[in-house]
Amino acid sequence: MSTHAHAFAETVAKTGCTHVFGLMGDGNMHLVIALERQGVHLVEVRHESAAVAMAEGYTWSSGRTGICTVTHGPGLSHVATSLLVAARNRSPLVVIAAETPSGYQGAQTFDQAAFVASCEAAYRRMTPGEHPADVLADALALAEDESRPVVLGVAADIFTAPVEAAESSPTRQPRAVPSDRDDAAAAERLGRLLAAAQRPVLIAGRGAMDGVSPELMRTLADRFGAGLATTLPAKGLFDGHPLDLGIAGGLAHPAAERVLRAADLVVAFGASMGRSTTQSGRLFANAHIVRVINDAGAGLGTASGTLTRTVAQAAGTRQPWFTPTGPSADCWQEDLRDVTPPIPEGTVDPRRALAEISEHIPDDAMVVISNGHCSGFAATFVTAPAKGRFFAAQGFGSIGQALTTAIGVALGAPGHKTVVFEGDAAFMMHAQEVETATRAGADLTVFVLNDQALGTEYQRLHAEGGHAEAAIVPPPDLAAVAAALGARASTISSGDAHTLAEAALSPGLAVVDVRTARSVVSRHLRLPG
Ligand SMILES: Cc1ncc(C[n+]2csc(CCOP(=O)(O)OP(=O)(O)O)c2C)c(N)n1
Repeated sequence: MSTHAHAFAETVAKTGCTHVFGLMGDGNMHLVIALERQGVHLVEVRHESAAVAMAEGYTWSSGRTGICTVTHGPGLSHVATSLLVAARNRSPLVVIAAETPSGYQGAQTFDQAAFVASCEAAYRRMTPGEHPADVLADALALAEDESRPVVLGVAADIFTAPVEAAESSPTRQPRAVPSDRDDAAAAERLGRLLAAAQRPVLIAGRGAMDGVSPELMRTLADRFGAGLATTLPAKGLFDGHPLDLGIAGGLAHPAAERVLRAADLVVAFGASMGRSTTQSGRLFANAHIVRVINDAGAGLGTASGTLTRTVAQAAGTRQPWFTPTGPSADCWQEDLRDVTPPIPEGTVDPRRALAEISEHIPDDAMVVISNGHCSGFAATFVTAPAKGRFFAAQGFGSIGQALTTAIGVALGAPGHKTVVFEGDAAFMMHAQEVETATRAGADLTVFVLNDQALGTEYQRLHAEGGHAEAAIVPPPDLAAVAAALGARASTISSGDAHTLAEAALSPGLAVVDVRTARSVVSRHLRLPG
């Protein structure tokens, strides 16, 4: 008779999931072995937090729900930040976590359900008599329906026990279906607002990136002469369109910012319009902000349904109310021209280095950027690949997630180069996972923007006028670290970045230590407040 571990592994394989991320402990070791026997690539990480981050990256790029596994007690508690990050990103994934075996009296017990709840994920405990296929299907459905991480708790002794329960076909509750009436009401109101506006801007967030919404937004902008902008996660969505203004918020380029500040109506599709996009409310202080969100459950219809109807009702085209700004990369020349701090010997201007690196990133690459001061440069001076994807690993405001998330992105997108931009302090938090990427065969190029400091804190302390040196914590020689962990390694510390970037972006795993000058402050930190 098949064991539960075997039945779980069979079910995982049937989902089409090619990789499962995990770290073995006595709670989940039999599952790990069964998965490998089943032909699923078990990516053995060096820290459990990385398993969850990689599963999230895998979800992002593969379109399948990422799965990872950890053991009980400290194996699970290690995932706290990554779980919260995925919850805040609304990323579906499933963590198969062992629970201590029945009757266990040892040190590793804690309230796993309460811990998971405080990490804002769902906890689904397997109860005796359930079939593994049903339990996993249920956890996956919960993760996908609610767009959140789910921890599936399985008592360790269940994995080796034979399956006696019969498999049922669980019935999935149908999701709330948007009604045409909701879309029609929203479209009528939106049409009226747009017709009355003098200076409209349309903003797309992550919730409006897929399907027909981007094309409908372009058409709607043409009809009303409206500006088109995105939030950071939707960067690049309107590249090439004459009305494109790039990213709205603290990361807007100077020319776009002037236009955005003058808007009288801002219509956001699939965007929460938080502090970053609105510059804490200052950017659109004089505008009426309307959010069109997908919330069929609350009777609010869908962004795409509302867009379809608004476009259908709008007649003619209007001239844009602003002078088009041109491609974002050109607009950033203004910043390069006006802000020219001294660049110390042995370092490069991060803006120029990134603009040069960006030219070599393949068109179909997956690009992942981190949090931290350096993300201001990566978000603005790296162009989103036209046929690839752009991701911001910034959920929960955490640093240290980009490298690990990018490894999952790379493994979920075979045939594409994945490129990650990470700060040096953040890189050092999970540098050991470079070795995991080596073993897993990830096609990944890591650019570490190395200002030898906790750059955000350095810049803030510097602006306050004191103690900035407290934030200088130079990492070891990153190229030597990366080489020891199995990656091709190089250092950009002078001149132009073209040659080294091109070599580092060839297939395989490479880490580039980009020695950046602390004298250059990203525009988003130069803005008031
Ligand atoms: C897990 C975590 N710890 C600490 C912080 C606070 N923090 C924000 S940015 C930053 C500096 C990051 O340094 P680095 O990765 O080198 O990027 P840089 O800011 O220098 O570009 C820190 C410590 C955080 N956001 N998340």
